Amino acid sequence: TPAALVPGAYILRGFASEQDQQLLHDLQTVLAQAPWRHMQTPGGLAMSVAMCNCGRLGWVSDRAGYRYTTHDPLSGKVWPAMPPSFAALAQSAAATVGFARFVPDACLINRYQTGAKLSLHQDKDEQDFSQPIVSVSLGLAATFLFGGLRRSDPVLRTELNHGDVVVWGGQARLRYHGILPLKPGEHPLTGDVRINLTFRAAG
Ligand code: MD5
Ligand code: FE
Repeated sequence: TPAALVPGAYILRGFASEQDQQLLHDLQTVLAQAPWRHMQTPGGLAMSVAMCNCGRLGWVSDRAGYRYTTHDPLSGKVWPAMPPSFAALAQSAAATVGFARFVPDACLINRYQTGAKLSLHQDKDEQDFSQPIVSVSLGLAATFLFGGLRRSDPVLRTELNHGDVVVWGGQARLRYHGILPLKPGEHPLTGDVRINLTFRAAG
C-alpha cells in the first residue's frame, strides 16, 4: 500500500499516465453527448469550473441545490455511459489501496481553465461514505488544498500533476478540500486546461 497523504488519502503518482491518451479520447465521446457547462450554485452564481458527467448518476447543482440525477438537465437524456477505460482505472486504483469492491456509478468531470477554482467544501451528496472517491488529474497541474473535518481546521496543500490518482477513503472521505485558481499554462495533451475525473459510488 502506498503512503497516506493524510489518514485514508492515498496518492498514486502517475497511476493514470499510461492510459492518458485513451482516457482523453474516451472523454471526447462523453462530451459529444453531454457538453461542458458551468452549473449554478444554490446562491445563483455560475461556477468557474465547467462540468459534465458520465455513468448512471451525475452530480448537478442549480438554484434548487446539489444532488445526483439520472438525466442530464440540458438534454433531458440519460448521462453518457461510463467508458470502460474510466471504470477500469478507478476500480484498479481503489483496489490498490484496499477498496476491492468499489464500483463507481457516477463520474463527475471537471474542467479548470485559467483562474478556475473550487472553494473549500466537503463531498457529502453520496449515500455511503464508507465508499471512497477516486480522482484522476489530467493536463495542467493544480494546487490541491485539504483541510480537516471542520471548515476552520488548518489546510495543507499538495500539487496534483498529470496522471496522478488520489483515493479518498476512510477518515479522509469527509475532509474539506479545494483547488486554488489554475495558473496559466500549456499541456501537450490538454492545452490550457486541467481535467479531473472524480469517481463516486453515489447511489
Ligand atoms: C478536483 N474535485 O480536483 C477535485 C478532486 C469535486 C472535487 O473536489 O468535488 O469535484 S476530488 C477531491 C476529494 C474528494 C473527496 C474527498 C476529498 C477530496 N478529501 O477528503 O479531501 O477537481
Ligand atoms: Fe470535492
